Amino acid sequence: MSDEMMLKQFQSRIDNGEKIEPGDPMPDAYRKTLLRQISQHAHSEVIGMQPEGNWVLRAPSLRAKKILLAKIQDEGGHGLYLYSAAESLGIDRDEMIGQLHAGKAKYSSVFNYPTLTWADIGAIGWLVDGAAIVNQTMLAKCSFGPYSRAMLRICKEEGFHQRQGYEIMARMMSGTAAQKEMAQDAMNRWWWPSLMMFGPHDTESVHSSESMKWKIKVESNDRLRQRFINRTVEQAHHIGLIVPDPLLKYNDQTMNWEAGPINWEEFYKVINGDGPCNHKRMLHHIKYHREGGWVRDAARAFAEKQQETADTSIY
Ligand code: BYC
Repeated sequence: MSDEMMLKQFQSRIDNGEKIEPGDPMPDAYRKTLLRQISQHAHSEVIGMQPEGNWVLRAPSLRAKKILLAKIQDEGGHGLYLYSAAESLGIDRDEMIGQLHAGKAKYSSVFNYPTLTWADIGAIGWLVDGAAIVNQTMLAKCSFGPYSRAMLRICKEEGFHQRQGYEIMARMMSGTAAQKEMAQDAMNRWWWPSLMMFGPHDTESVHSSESMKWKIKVESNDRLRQRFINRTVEQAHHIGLIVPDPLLKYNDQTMNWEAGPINWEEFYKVINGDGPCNHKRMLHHIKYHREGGWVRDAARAFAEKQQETADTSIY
């Protein structure tokens, strides 16, 4: 069959809403784009454990500490589902981690900002997980089976993460003047990075048109960002937080909260490795990945032993 014919058949499977599974024929560019996005997503989940991990030992109560620990573990689990989904496309985890350490694979820009106070933990859960849910609910409908199924499980957990973050913010906003100030300060620092999570405007997005043609992305960066803004502005107002955007206004015609301009210079600086914590995040990952090598060796040796026992037990 000619390449053109194969592409046509593939596109018609996508257009008919069929899921593409790992063993199915697929264009190289589809596999490449999926790998790029899924590995970026997996690395985001794992690097995203760091800013929150910064507060485990300083959580203000045992309840808060237990919730935070459970959330961070969930993020690690999300990374594992996603690395597995990427591995089904013929790459192994060591190679993906190697690309991350070499600066060849990205992770979400938002995790390159520091967590300065306990309110930042509330802001991450509410805003960062809130933005992730909007994006991932869309990705659960994507054309690649393993990615879409991983998203279904992840979104269920993200719903809990978002609510625990909002609970922290709501409690602080009904507390003392100092607590309110702390919550507002976290809102001021995390609002814009959360909007940047959705990527560049549609007109500037490099991969969107191809990704949308193949239903790797089902909705555009701007559309998802707008959905997040509409939801979150109302939630902020409900607990008395001010959205740090003097140009923010409600448009009666479109029924959208319209935001002021995003600082794209800052965004590109951060995704190109020059954000406030890029260096720190990467050094931390490299150090603990190396130190954890013996755990991976032991797990591999155990799996090989199990396999040997299984092989010989047949006879
Ligand atoms: N950050 O053509 P575009 C979580 C890059 S973790 C960094 O629009 P695309 C959590 C983009 O990669 C879950 N890079 O790209 C964990 C591309 O560069 P390359 C976080 C970004 O792929 C712990 C270039 O810019 N969610 O929830 O069509 C605690 C052009 O962009 C970003 C994800 O990881 C960015 N924000 O669309 C709490 C989402 N934006 O690859 C919470 C998964 C753009 O050509 N990823 N770039 O070098 C996606 O959904 C899509 O990749 C994006 C970008 C919407 C981000």
